[in-house]
Amino acid sequence: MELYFSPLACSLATRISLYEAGADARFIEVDTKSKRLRDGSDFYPINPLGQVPVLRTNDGWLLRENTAILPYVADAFPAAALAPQPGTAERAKLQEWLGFISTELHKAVFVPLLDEQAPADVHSYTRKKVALRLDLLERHLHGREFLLERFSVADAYLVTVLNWARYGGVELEQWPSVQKYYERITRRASVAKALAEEFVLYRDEQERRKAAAT
Ligand SMILES: N[C@@H](CCC(=O)N[C@@H](CS)C(=O)NCC(=O)O)C(=O)O
Repeated sequence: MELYFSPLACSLATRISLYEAGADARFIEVDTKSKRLRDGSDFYPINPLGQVPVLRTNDGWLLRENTAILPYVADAFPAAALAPQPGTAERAKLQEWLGFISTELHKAVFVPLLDEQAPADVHSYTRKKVALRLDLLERHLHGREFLLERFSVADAYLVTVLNWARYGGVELEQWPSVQKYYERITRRASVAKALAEEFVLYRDEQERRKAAAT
């Protein structure tokens, strides 16, 4: 498989899942600002929206959207048990969490908070949405280790999104169970490895962008 990713972006969730699965994967870096790969080629033919993640499967077709890619990876590596069996209540719960993380946290909260171009009004409007969503998570994670009964692709996605909190001015200390969950999951081997690798790539990308702007 090949994963088109951008350092510390939501594609990190798929990298974590591939590491959990022990998958043989190639990682192709995309600059989501210039929409170019590191070799200079155009990313738009891969995704007309210019967004990561995109997964090229072993059969050669492309899959976009976190909520499709993450269950696909889980099902491709059943031994890793990264998702409950299809057709079960637990699997429906996994989809529920993926939908919540994608639409209520990733898109509704963090995209506007992390967008430096967003007008101040958008930031203050968005800040009002934070508490309701993180309160829900706080109640669910109180006394729990994972979103479901064991680590799943939903945890890979949630830790990826919570990792943006500090950049978006969201202080997780206000939600102690969420904060403990975040700290615990970031210590997991697959997550620690993925975060460390992508942090270095993120710093390099920032340097390249700075150099290009001067
Ligand atoms: N609907 C897509 C959204 C993916 C997404 O928001 N990707 C961000 C990185 S976290 C991106 O590529 N942003 C660049 C852009 O939108 O131009 C999904 O859920 O997979």
